[in-house]
Amino acid sequence: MLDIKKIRADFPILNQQINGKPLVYLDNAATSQKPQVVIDSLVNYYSTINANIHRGVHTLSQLATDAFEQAREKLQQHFNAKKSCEIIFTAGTTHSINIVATGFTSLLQKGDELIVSAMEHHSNIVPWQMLCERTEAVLKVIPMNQEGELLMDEYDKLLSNKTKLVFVNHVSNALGTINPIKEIIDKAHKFGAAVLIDGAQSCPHIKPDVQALDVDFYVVSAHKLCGPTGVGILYGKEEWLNKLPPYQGGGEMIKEVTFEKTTYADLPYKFEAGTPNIAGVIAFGTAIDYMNGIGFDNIAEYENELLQYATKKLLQIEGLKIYGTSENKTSVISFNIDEIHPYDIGTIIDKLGVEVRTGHHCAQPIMDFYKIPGTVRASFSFYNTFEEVDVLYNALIKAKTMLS
Ligand code: 7TS
Repeated sequence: MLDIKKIRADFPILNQQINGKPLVYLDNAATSQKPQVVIDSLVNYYSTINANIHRGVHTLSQLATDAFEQAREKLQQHFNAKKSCEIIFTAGTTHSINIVATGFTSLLQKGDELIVSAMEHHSNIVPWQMLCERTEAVLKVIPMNQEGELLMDEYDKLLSNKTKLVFVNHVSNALGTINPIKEIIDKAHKFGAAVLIDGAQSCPHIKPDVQALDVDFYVVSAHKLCGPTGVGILYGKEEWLNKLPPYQGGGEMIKEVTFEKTTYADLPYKFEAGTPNIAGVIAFGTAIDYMNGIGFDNIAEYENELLQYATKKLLQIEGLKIYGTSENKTSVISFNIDEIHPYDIGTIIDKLGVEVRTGHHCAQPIMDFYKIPGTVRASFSFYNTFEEVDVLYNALIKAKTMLS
């Protein structure tokens, strides 16, 4: 059992009023809030060991380097990567996907096929479309049903010896669906295709084991799981990361530079050109420790209780329709009420202190599938409470009355 009151005390931002009402933060899928230990980690870094890493003989640089590399080891353990060099620090999920999508340019030929799902965030669509433009590879889409679940029979039909890459999110940001990624990975591997899993929305709820999944690439953003913005990871199997060319050239990613020829550094540094977000990486490590301290099984269990309670409660509102009704989902509820524009609902409930996201959630193909302009999305975290669900419910009743 989680002590939610105690947990909430770890998050200074939660204890405040917005528009004269107690803050009810339900936009966790956009970004999570940060516990004091993560904030302290950022401040401590800058107030005690700030120095550039991997380059100084001086003590401060060594302390900063040690803290940075310790964070890599924490992440290696968290994701159960075989080696720490398979953890590449990036600016986040979007950056990680672009590293892989750009790297595949030289590995594809005209007519090769790539498979994406119908429920992706734009950042797991657009970089691949750009790759297709460069290589004349063809993008195929796994369709979904009305519940927001992938049609796995259709996936089987899309796979062939032409398939080179499959990229799917572990959890949909707009629907909350947890996709059957193990099955997706195993089936792709039968055809020799590599698989990238976008873990941006799974990482706050699920602790993935990249070796057990046998996934080729797994990407996340720290800010979704209590870490800072502007940092994330690209996990890649060593053999794949060795195959891919570097994404950016610059300092730190080289072995030797002459004007005639440059040789590249070994993993992970080959993909970490320039001065990284040192404080962010260290604080990411702190966030992982914090989340593991609470326990991902406890988090998932509590959030599922919140989800069940909120789903039941919101469905009492006449005219409310939920998009994403899979049995297998995280604590995200995307919905509309009658024909009311989601933006109008979001604006009114904000005045009541309730923060949700409205719109297409950077997943326009999902909205096109349902023929809607967007949804209101309430996304719950382990620090949310059942009372906050009630506040959301009452705010929605008020908004509906005002807008009907
Ligand atoms: N993939 C998924 C599934 C996401 O949900 C997001 C961000 C990204 C990729 C991109 O992550 P970034 O950290 O590189 O920006 N999703 C959302 C959201 O649902 N609302 O705001 C951002």
